[in-house]
Amino acid sequence: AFLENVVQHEKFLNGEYNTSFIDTTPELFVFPKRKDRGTKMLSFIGETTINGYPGLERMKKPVFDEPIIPKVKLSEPFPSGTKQILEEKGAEGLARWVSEQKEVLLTDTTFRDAHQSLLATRVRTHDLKKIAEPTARLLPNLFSSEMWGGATFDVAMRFLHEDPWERLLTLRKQMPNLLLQMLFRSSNAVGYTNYPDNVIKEFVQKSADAGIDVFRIFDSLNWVPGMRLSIDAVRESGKIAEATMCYTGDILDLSRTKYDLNYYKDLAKELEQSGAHILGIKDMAGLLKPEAAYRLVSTLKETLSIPIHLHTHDTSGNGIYTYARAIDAGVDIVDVAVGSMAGLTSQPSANSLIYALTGSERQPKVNIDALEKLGIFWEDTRKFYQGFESGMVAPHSEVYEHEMPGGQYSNLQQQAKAVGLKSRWDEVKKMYRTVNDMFGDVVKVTPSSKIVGDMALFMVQNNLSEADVYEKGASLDFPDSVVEFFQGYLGQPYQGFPKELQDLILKGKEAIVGRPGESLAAVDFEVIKKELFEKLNRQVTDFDMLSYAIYPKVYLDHQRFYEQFDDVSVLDTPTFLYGLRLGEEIEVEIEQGKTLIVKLVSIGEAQKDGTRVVYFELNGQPRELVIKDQN
Ligand code: 3PY
Ligand code: ZN
Repeated sequence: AFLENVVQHEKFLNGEYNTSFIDTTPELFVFPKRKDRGTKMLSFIGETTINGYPGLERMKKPVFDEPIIPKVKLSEPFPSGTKQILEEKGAEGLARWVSEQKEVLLTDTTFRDAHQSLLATRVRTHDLKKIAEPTARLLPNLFSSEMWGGATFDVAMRFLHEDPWERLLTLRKQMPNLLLQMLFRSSNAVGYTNYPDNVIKEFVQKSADAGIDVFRIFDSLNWVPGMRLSIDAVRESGKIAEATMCYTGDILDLSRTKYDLNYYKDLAKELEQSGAHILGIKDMAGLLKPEAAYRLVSTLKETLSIPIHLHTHDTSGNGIYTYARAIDAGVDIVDVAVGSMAGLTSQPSANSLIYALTGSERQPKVNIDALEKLGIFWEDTRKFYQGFESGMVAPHSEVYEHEMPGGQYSNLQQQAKAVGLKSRWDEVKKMYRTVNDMFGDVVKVTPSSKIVGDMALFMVQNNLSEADVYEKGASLDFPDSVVEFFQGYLGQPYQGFPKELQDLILKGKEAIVGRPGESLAAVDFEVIKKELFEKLNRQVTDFDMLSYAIYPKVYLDHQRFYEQFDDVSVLDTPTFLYGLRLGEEIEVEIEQGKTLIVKLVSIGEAQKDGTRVVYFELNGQPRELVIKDQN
């Protein structure tokens, strides 16, 4: 702006300045053409209209109904909820309050795990923020809303082109009465690899500052040394540390002795002693059978003095039965999703559970009519994302065989599709279990589940059987993630690595046995802030800095996308995913009070070089863009 002022000044124009430097440095006067927001937005819409959205089959934009948002009185104060209890009593006080409740409490996972598990994590903030406030007003008796963490962090940047921190800050404002909960992968934070200790601590503190109240902390190998730092960091932030054990195997199967009732009992005790305010049981694949739930929860209630929070996935169709037995045994909180986002690989339905507990003194005090209304919104919103559905339409009891986490199912399926294995999905699932057994029966949850998935894809893609791996292992180039896992960079699996396979995979590379975070050099936050400032040429927040520290490439790609297309999070989801139909006109509020009216007028024939001219109207003015047709 300064330069523009100078060159437009009358003294400059009258030649009264000494401008000889113009002749020596002409490059100073080449002004880059600034693309305005409207043009950037049109480029994105044009791209999507012509070339589709990555991962979705190209098709004409379907006609969707506008989801109906339940009516709530926005002017009234919010009904008070668990957030106020935390503020009043602190984390320990809140945990005691939970233990005192007669009814079972509910966590609503609709905003995180439900869509991570059903729709490959693709639900956008644009849709969440339509329903966040109605949810908080209509369901003030929830224990919490799980709305952040897990895979939502990287998917937001990678595929949705939005800032995960913005999501958290936005929902925090809209849900001031509820505890907001995140899923935190201990030393892997919200990533797939171990990070230095100071990154973990800083991430916890900034997430707490931005609005997270409950941290569900787990380690993908149930390795407690990998969790302690996170538990301590959460406790220091004054928030709730829900230290969590991942349930795998089957305690009812006496032939599988590795993960038996005693294993879980000892683990739970260790987590309580490590500072957990609440113990989480994370049944990420939905393997906890009803009778196992009863025995496990009964044993833990006798062993622990902190409340117990149970999480399952309904893949097998047995979820409500499992919860019913856990509730009989005294579980304090269970995870559910709004009816139309529940079931199958997602959580059991809140609605169904409430009806199932009719006549029980433990029936939750959550308004069923409100849930039904929220369900109508979600039923229509889910349709926007139909291309990310896994295709599973009925309960899959085979989950007891492959043991794949619900949150991984649709994501691994996308991964398989991307490497051309769509038609061999059944083989991939079988191989997943084979790999589990080859790895010595491991806990499979992000990121250990991803390693098992990578190895399964690798074996199917290369037509390798288990025997082939042992025979040809010396000459096989295993996926990097598998090599790093066997080096100990995700921590240590219970009872160690299978030695023969480890040797084949490592081929002499060194393995560590200590905590990886300890040996990783601390990140110098000032240095990376400066580095980012230089790359982005703008002010860098602590949130930017953390996103970059955890996902350097994804974060920079996200920024580049932003420079090219501006903020596409303002687009409605059908347009974001499918572009526009010929003749369609939409309004886009790019900021409060500033709306663009975009109309797709026509699309020109493909030229020899593969480009097409796309004709728009932007606020009534004709605009043309040249877009390369990639088809
Ligand atoms: C995640 O870590 O994203 C999970 O949901 C694991 O179940
Ligand atoms: Zn889950």
